[in-house]
Amino acid sequence: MANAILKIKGMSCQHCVVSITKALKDLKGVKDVKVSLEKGNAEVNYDDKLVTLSQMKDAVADAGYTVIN
Ligand SMILES: [Cu+2]
Repeated sequence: MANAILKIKGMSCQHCVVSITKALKDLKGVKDVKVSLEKGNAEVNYDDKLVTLSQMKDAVADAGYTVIN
């Protein structure tokens, strides 16, 4: 298992938090997601054999936000 913190640009309300949480959790291999509106990031616990950081970035982008790290 691995942990990553994605810095996300464009979140403005709780709806954004829910959308990003769902987008990341829908990925196979993502175990846990904690999105913080205050910090503008998402803490992800994932299986690095099943999912990559770039897949997570794509999922966030598809939901309409940008990962900036
Ligand atoms: Cu929002």
